Amino acid sequence: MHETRLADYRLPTFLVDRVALEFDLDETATTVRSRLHLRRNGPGPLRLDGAGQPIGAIAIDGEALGANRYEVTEDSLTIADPPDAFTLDIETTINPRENTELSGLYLSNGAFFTQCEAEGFRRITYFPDRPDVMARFEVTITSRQPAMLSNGNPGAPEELADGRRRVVWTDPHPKPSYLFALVAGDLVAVTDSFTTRSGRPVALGIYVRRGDEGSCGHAMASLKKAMAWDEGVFGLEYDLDVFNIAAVSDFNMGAMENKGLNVFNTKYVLARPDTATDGDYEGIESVIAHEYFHNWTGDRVTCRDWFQLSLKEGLTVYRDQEFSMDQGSRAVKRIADVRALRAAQFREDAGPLAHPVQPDHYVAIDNFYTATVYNKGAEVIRMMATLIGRPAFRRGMDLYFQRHDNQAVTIEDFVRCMEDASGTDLTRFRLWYHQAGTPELTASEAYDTEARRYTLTLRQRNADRPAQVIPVAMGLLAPDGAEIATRLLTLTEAEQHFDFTDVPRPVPSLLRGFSAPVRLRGISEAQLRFLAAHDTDPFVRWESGQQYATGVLLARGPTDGVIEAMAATLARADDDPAFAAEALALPSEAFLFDQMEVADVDAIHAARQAARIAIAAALRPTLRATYQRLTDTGSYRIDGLSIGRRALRNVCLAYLAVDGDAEGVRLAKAQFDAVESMTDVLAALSVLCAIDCPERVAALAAFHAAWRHDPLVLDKWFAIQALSSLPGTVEAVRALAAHADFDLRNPNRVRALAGSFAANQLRFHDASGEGYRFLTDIILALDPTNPQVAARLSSPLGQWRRVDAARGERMQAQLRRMADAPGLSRNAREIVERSLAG
Ligand code: B3K
Ligand code: ZN
Repeated sequence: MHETRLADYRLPTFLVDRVALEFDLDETATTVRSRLHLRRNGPGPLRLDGAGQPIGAIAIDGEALGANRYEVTEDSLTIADPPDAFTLDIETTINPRENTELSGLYLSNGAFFTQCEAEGFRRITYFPDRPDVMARFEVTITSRQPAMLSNGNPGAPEELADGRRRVVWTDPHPKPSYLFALVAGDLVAVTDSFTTRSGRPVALGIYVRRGDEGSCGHAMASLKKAMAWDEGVFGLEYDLDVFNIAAVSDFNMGAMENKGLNVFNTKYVLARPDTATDGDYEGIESVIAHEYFHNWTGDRVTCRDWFQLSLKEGLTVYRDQEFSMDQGSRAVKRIADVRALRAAQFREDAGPLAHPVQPDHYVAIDNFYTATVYNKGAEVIRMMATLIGRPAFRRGMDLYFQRHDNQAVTIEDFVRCMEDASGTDLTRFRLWYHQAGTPELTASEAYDTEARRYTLTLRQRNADRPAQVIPVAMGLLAPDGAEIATRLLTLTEAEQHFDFTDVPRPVPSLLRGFSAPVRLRGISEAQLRFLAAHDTDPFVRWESGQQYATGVLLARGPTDGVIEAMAATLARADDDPAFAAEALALPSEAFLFDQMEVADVDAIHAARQAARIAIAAALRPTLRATYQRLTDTGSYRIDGLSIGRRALRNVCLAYLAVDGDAEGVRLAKAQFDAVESMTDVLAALSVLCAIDCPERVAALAAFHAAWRHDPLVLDKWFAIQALSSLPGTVEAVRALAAHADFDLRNPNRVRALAGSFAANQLRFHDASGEGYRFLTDIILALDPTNPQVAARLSSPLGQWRRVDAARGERMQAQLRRMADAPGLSRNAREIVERSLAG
């Protein structure tokens, strides 16, 4: 397989100053005429990327090019001896209807959409399809479609004699081809406006299918909040007259930040209280913000090459995390982000697909849109902000935009801005970008009673890799819980001692706010229990409770301490219901898996289930009272407090119904039937789904009947069954894959069934190996039509070293089955081969 290497980076031979594109849209034969204004930037021939599109016409400076003057292969068009500056006209034809990969120009429900990142533009027309070629785009669209959108600002639409319409979009900002977008279809706009702080009026539009207009309010409100936040926190204003979002139900990922025209998976746009859960609402707010924030961190300043992907993704995730933290409780959002980081990134870093935040080689770049590049990348940014301080970080951001506006740059350029703005040497810190693996941080302590001196020793280890720079935000608590010191320690060596003088014997509170993405060891059980009850830092309070519970679950020790802590949490639950909901949830099965050398999924499930039963038995009256007290009266609200109350109430419900308890099942069924909100309906359904009872069957049937016309809600119906802990789940998902409503061409549906099932640790790892076989069947069926999604689905099989030998052998057998499949895509092959080798 051909590998692309960072070391082979070369400047582009030609730059494109301007490009004019004309689209005559047709479902099976869209004509694309392009005029590139090219300028030589280095020696050599002109090589454009392509995908074998037939060339109808080609001309240099208006003169047709003879067939002997250029060469076309399946992925390129080369002109050996072009002038140093010229215009190149190319006419090609593409077939959007046959585009099942959903990369380039494709059709979804009769409407046209594009997805060009990372390398989709070349599937539209021949172009230097690399991010360091930034051009000004003018786009003309001709069709019968009511809505025709592209990047930039629109001109007045023109009616043609044949009944078609034509519109020209001009984007004044130079951009790489991966940010190009076109949308055309029978879509309706929900509109609003925003005035930037310097007074620019911006017309906002969210384009959806007819009938979905009533589900855009939350997305629009989120957009306006994000626009205001970026002005307030980073001084960044929007820079065009219009900002549009178009929603599409067939999409390979969440959303895409195309300049002035974000394209979104409907999942991250549409929401009504009866169709979307609180989690969906939060997801929409953060993805809308994320894509909007890319306007500066991604679009105005972009990546030089795809090895720099985290330059825009890590930074933009950091920005959307901070935005969401500012909308509600900072601590609760941080807890959710750390949960996600550990579930996806720590696991990735411990397996065969581990790679640095800045990888140095790849086969298929689409495989590198990973938790490491995104979430660990965001942690690396966060650590820099912690180390140099927020004011210096803001100055560094200002400098970054001053220096690099309208450029395609590297991670190194970004770090240098932070150094220059802060005067801090980040040489050693850069290792975070270049070495994989999660460092382990071990604390030990000594106390000199006479001298009243406390010495904290921190040791770091990341396999045999050199020591990294680890910011450790910490505090010391006196035995009565009073805070006696807070400090930011910077660990730079493998082992360091930190002295605190004239203090009583303290309990250390380390890694406050999760100040570094490491695994912390060495805090005793007694200290964890103390911190869980008393720490002033809410993150460490939550974390200590989780770590304590983890120790108990893994050792199958007595649950008294856990029950006591939960009782205390319930007693104070009203202070912060969202936090209480987090603290009442036991560590997930996935988290426990990650703590074991050889993970035993059955034992993990059994231990967790036994603990849940014990907790419910001990705390039933309080759980019941809390559940009843939190019953919502009045209309549905989507603020932090209301979300927290629903979350806490549903955690209580899950405990009350654990192990099929009759009272709990009755409450769950009643909550399901009350149809208050999708949050409550789905929470009740998920509780019932884990219990083999008639209420389960009835509820699933009712849910399907009520929602079979709504694709996003129907996805939930597939997902919830795929996540069930019941023994027959493998057979059930197989049956669901044959269900009339299952659709292999729709990525959301595939992820809802197969993606959710692969996350169902207990049943995916069924000892029979049938879970592995099911996933592989889906991947092999999907790969020929959508290799990007197929490849991403295959990564769970790479965990084969983490389970017992018999399961590991069955997982490898499925990986080999894929490796042997004739015609397996490059995308899937890269994941499969790395997984087998790992
Ligand atoms: N930049 C896109 C992801 C593109 C994925 C291409 N395979 C969405 C985002 O991260 O904002
Ligand atoms: Zn992004």
